[in-house]
Amino acid sequence: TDPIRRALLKDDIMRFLMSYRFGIEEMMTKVNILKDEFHYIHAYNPIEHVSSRLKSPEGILKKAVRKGVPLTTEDIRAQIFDIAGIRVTCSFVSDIYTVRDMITGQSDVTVLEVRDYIKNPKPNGYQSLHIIVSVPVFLSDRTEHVTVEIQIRTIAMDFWASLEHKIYYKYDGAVPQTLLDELKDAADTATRLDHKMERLHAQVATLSVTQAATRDESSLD
Ligand code: 0O2
Repeated sequence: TDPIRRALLKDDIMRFLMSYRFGIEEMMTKVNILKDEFHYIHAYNPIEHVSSRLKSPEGILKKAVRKGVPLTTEDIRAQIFDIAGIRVTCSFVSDIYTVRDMITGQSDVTVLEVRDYIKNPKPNGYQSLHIIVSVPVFLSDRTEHVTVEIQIRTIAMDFWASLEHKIYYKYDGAVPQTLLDELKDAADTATRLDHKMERLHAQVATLSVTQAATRDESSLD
């Protein structure tokens, strides 16, 4: 009976993950529509890049055990929010909040929680805006409300987080203190770069407005 039980268990996991996969598709469509609309209609796009990932069954189990979540689908659904994940990268910090407003303003998106690790970075230096939302997925016989975690960050924050993630896994969580200090220092450098880029971006925007006004005035002459 073992192979049959294993097959049944696998079937349960596939069903469980299916709704999260659909949740990702719903959210990816929403973000990609915004990205494409900006591409076609506006001169500037606040969305640089979008990606998604579905947490693996092992990853879900590991997180449930780490957080003391009982291993039932109901408890996992209610307490683990990043099974379905979307990551949006932006050029500038202000774009992050513009993208947040565009997503959370949609009538079928319910915001469950916001974790602003930009205003309150993690002690290791991690920065990102996390929005946990619920989106409806319309199935043949019911509507499921799926939880999706959206991480919105700048290119610099993303660069830092991907390296930190690699280092963390390489050392299996036991990263030497000198490396942790260097990572914190790198996070501070990334923050300074983000602030500088934001200032330059604002200056260029002001310059463009002034030039357009001057052009308009001279065309009236
Ligand atoms: P993966 O591989 O991306 O799936 P808690 O355990 O309560 O502190 P929780 O519930 O994990 O926090 O939520 P949180 O803090 O919003 O983190 C969820 C995800 O954010 C993580 O998923 C990472 O993707 C990212 N993240 C959070 N903190 C860090 C960090 O310090 N460094 C990096 N590189 N990423 C971070 P997973 O499951 O950890 O990883």
